[in-house]
Amino acid sequence: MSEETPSKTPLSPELLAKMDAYWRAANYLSVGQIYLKDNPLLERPLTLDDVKPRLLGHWGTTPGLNFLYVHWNRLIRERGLNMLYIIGPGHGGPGLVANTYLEGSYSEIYPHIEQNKDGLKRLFRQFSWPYGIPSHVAPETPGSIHEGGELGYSLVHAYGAAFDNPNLIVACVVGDGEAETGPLATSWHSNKFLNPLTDGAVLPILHLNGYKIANPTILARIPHAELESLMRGYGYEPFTLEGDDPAVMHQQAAAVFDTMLDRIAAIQKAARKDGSTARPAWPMLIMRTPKGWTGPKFVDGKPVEGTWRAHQVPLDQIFEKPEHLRQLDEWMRSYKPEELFDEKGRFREDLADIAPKGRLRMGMNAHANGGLLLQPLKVPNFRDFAVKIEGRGAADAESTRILGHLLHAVMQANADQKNFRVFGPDETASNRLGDVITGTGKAWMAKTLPVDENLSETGRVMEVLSEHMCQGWLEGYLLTGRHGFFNCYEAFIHIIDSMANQHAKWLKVTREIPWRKPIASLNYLLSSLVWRQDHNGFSHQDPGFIDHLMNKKADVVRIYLTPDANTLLSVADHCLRSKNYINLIVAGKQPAPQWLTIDEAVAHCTTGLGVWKWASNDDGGPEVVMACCGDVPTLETLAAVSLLRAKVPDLRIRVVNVVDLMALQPTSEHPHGLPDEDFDQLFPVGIPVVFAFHGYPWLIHRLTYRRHNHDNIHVRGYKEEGTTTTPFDMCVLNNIDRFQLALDAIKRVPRLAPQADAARQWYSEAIQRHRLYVAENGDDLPEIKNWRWSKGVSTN
Ligand SMILES: Cc1ncc(C[n+]2csc(CCOP(=O)(O)OP(=O)(O)O)c2C)c(N)n1
Ligand SMILES: [Mg+2]
Repeated sequence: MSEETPSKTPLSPELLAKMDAYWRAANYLSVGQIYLKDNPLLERPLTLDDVKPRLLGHWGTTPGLNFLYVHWNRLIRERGLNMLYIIGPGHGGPGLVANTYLEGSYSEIYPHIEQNKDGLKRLFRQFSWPYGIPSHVAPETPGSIHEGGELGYSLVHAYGAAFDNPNLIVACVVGDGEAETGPLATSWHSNKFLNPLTDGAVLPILHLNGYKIANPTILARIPHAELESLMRGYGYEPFTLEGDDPAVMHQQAAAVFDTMLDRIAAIQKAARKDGSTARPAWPMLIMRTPKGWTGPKFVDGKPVEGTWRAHQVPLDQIFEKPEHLRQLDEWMRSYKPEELFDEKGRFREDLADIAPKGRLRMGMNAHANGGLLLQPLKVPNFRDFAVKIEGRGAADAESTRILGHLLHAVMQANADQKNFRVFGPDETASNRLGDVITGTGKAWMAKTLPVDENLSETGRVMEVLSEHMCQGWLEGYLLTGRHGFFNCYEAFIHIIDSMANQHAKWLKVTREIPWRKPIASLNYLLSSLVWRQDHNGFSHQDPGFIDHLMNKKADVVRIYLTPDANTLLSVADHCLRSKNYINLIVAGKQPAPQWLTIDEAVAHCTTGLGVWKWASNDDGGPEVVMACCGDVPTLETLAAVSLLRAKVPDLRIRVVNVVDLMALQPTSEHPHGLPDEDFDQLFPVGIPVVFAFHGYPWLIHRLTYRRHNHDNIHVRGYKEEGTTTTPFDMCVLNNIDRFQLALDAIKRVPRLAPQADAARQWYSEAIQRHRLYVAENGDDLPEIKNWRWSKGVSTN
């Protein structure tokens, strides 16, 4: 124990004995889940028939997690705490299942897992069993907001849950291996964004059991003073709990937790009653206990407890080695099940009694089932922010700036219910959403200087240069029943690919769990797009997050590419109101022509794609369809259409714009998919389609390969050609420019075959002229830069 901790013994002998028995029960149930399919009370000596054929689970982390659960239970009861428990080492799933069973939550949610011998047998059998429950904490686990398979996100989720929940305490176990991950390492800094006045508290426990799967952990092998300094450097007040003698440890843990919770109460009082605005040093605990604590000490002559060998299944050759079976029997009996469960298999009442009741049980905490608490977001009428259209493409606007006005209004409308935040990795202003910043300020508890702008302890825009933190905070915030919006540079959103995967998995599974209520959608705005990286160049050019999300379940993911500000407003309104989706919006921030009135935008977004009649001359049926998706491809397509009008005035052209990428798929693949008959109307069979796409071109093929006209769809998109160059040159480099698109159309329409050679010549000359001009002048040709739909374009 650190010197900070008063050496008192807060637990009466009776309570200590009960807490230890409770812990033994949780450990017993955890081992039972990993190993047994029968004989749950060990009423007879274990035989091979009682043991599961495949032993799948993780023991090592579990006793430590169980130990903490018992102690949280005491604190919840004694202090009436509203507590959420997030475990980083989510592979300790059996522990959370065991504890939620012991406190009764599990049987209430899953009535077939009764509080008797049959229930125990089912509880054991279902774990890591086909069509049973996963081995990690997962959506199925009561009290969890955490899909625990992928390590690194516990602490950031904990903070996300604590924001705007002033009465919540989020106890968060960080695995010492998990602590080595990038996302976790940066998450400690979340304390610079947590305001004790308006937010809840996070209680981090660094679970220093010394090992990962097969290696020691870094933090366990540096001098203790160095580790404490690290935590101090992160701005925490570290406490330490170390040992392996249960009786001593219970007493010491109770003392240290009392002190830590007193510290939290004092910090909150200073902020809430005494008006302190200082950034507090929140307490955190370094808990140094053996990995696989209370498990087999030696197996086959090798040390297991307190080593990496305890990570998964310490006795893994039960069927090959009788000694392992005997050791398992002995290990399980060491918890004295006969003292813990009555003859019917029911957890003894005097022990069950030390758990909290009702909603205070961690398995029943409503914050862990955020949909229960979700209040609808108040979204002001987005039409009020619409851009006036006086001539197609006649005036420019910065689409995201217009969206910023709406987001600001959303923030204002929900100021009282404090359930909306905007997240971004230092790019919110750069993405031109500045309005939302000036309205509410940016959260910041660290030092400020006169030069700073809009930093505030109560700011609701969260900016930190860590995509991991933005994503993790937002997930924690959404999972506990609130709303949010993440804006990011398009290229760097890939940093959180894996976190998005995990969230998508969570959403997919929760859809099938009736007691998990829908939560608000995770909304991304990607801006600073591939086509307009005028000053950042190649490193900032990657539209592949679209492809990444496309791999996810159709009922979870929605992807929108808006061609202008009014479509962006309409899409954003829809996304902000939606539930249980991941919505990806891709929208440019640069001044760009505006095409649709707000009414047209709403109609267009409702179908997701459609003919732009005003840009088409396809009476009698099109000879070519010029399709586009994304703002720059739309501009280039319309410019190509004007070129074609001038060059081949009688060519019947149809312009189709796609906002909702999912609409391209058949209905069988995605609920937004356009029925085949409608698709065939838009893209008639046999008619060539020149498709200009914002992202990687093959995605359009992937989406449309089952469509009747697929063989005639020819896609242009980003093909990894880029550098720091002019906007139009980017298009030229990737062959998505207006000249290329016009040439494509001419080449694809059979009756224009005689003109193809001349068109190729014209194309080469145009590109040559462009290249010479940009090389010489460092800017695009005036007729390119100043091109307007209404004015047409020169046809040289
Ligand atoms: C991001 C990630 N990388 C690797 C793994 C594979 N993995 C599962 S458990 C584990 C070791 C975890 O060690 P620690 O965080 O110390 O947990 P504990 O010791 O409490 O089991 C690893 C590497 C993972 N689950 N997630
Ligand atoms: Mg460890």
